[in-house]
Amino acid sequence: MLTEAQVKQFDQDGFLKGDVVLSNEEVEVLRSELQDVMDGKKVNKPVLNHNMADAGSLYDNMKMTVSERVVQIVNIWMASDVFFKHASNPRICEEIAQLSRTDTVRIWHDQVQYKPPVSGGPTGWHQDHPLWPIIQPADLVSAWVALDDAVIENGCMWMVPGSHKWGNHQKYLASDKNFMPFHKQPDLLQKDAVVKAVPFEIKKGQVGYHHCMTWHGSPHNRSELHRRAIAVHYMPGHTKYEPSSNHVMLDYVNVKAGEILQGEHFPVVYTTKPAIEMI
Ligand SMILES: O=C(O)CCC(=O)C(=O)O
Repeated sequence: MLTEAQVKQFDQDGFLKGDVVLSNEEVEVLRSELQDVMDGKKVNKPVLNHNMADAGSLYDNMKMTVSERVVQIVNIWMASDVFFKHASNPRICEEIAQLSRTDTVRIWHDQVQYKPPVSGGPTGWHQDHPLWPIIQPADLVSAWVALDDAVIENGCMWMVPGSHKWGNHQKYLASDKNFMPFHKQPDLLQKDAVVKAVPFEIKKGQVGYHHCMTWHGSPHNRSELHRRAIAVHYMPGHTKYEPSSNHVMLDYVNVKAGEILQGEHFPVVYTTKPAIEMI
């Protein structure tokens, strides 16, 4: 459970470091399970399992060189019970409910980004919600848990404090070819907005939360260290399916436009509602 001060800090910055929520043993189990999924050893498959440098990545404003790699796996929970258990972690889900001010939390989708030692590529600056053009409103919160210490050297995420309040600047972010500094202030940004990125270093087993409109990204991993992490993007109970463009999860949607996005591929992982109301 987060304190009131932590929730206030999240509201102000658009991101927050939580506690270490996984033991070393739990991290080991997730690492081994991740390796099995990457090696294609699981019977059930995730929605995506590819190198972001190949195929049109959502974050391809920073082109990777041929030798660079970011292994992106979407919905590893569908391939692995251990990752589903992780996505249902009671502490994380309760804290997500607090930050989202909701009584019900569903999985939108999850995402591993693994930056291997030395050859790990960058994830360009972006905002999440503009890249999710089939859901509204823009008030989702993600829980990013490190499976290795994520530090500046191995390509931890960077965040821009307060940027979740500035609206949709994805076009501007996608045009930025350098990881840092930003090349210019976007035209539409309010004049008093201070665009200053800060590193978001997360310890192995620790959780970091970010709002779906917060500007964020992560540079190369040129170190000898692995950089493995599992992000789960959670929907509050009121998130609706409102398609305006395509998305990799579209094939799994079984509700009509304007309806709450629910169903077996968007499971409830937290609720304070009586069971009868969830049927
Ligand atoms: O893992 C990363 O470096 C980026 C992840 C990300 O963009 C996200 O979880 O929204």
